Amino acid sequence: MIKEWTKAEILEVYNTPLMELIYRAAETHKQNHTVGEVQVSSLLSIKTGGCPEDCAYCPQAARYHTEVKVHKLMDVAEVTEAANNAKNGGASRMCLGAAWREVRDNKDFDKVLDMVKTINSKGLEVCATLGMVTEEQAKKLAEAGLYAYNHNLDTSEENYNNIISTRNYDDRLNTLKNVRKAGLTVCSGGIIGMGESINDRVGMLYTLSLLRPQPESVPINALVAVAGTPMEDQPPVPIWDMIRMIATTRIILPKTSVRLSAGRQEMSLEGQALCFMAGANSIFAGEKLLTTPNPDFDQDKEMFKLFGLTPKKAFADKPKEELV
Ligand code: SAM
Ligand code: DTB
Ligand code: SF4
Repeated sequence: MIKEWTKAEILEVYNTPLMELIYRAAETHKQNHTVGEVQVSSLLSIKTGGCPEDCAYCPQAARYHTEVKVHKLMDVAEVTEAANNAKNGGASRMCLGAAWREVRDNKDFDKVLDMVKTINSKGLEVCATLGMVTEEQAKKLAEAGLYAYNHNLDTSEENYNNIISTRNYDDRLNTLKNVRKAGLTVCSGGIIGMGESINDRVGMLYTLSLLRPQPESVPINALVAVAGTPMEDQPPVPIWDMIRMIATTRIILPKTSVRLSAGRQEMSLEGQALCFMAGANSIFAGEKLLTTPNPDFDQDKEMFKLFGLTPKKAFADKPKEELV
């Protein structure tokens, strides 16, 4: 039986004295996962910038004047090369990101389906984050071999309209439903450091905890404040908030893969170590996230050696009979 958390209970967990919180999260982690095993996922922006949406944090929104250069959808050959590099760098998952509001049924979507087929044939788990999808589109992605779909709630329902006005929370939840109906695994999380309250952080975790099945993967991003976006002057999120958020996510969603996502470039090794201790068991690796810098594969290899971490193999969570 999955425990049903109330917002008040989640808030209580979030506010637990830090050492006790980390200790509790680490215990939950040990009961449900292999300690020290971390999933390494590579991220590739296959279509960059020029997005019609107004997400206040995003450097790819056309309406903000950032240094991001618009790039049309990449070719399958370029993506194949990037997948080879990711595999050689030790990644077991590759996530394709597109600055789209939603998927349209056109040649570009057919191209994305080809990319998914190609990367899947290399034995990498493929994830995509392409904006809103219908059930039919999600099914096509699943048939092409997609493993996971990333679609973040980003913040609480109450705070959503302060961050984004061009779509609403129900649109997000609806896409997550379509993704589930297609049999894909769900990756959905959010961002901290956007000026949200602790109740907003708790509210987001509450909504994620209500999903059935619960998301297999929850990325926790620290805002990367990019010049030209409305969030450019946001102060950096304290590492303690990141650790608290990761530990709370681990306790509320014990079986989920908790991803220490954007913001690692600014984090110390000690800070990241505490995030892993608090239950993070997944990262994005490679020198770029979508448009902003991230530690490169070699830096992360060093970190893994130092902390005694091992990269998780692809499809490790899938029952054997489902593997082809
Ligand atoms: N356009 C699609 C969408 O919005 O669903 C997919 C790509 S979008 C860039 C994927 C996610 O990246 C967002 O939901 C957000 O959580 C995260 N993100 C974007 N800009 C960010 C930033 N500056 N700092 C941290 N996370 C960010
Ligand atoms: C997620 O939660 N974080 C990743 C991935 N899903 C697609 C994206 C982070 C983007 C950070 C800003 C950028 O590099 O443009
Ligand atoms: Fe577009 Fe996604 Fe960026 Fe929002 S987060 S502006 S939808 S690319």
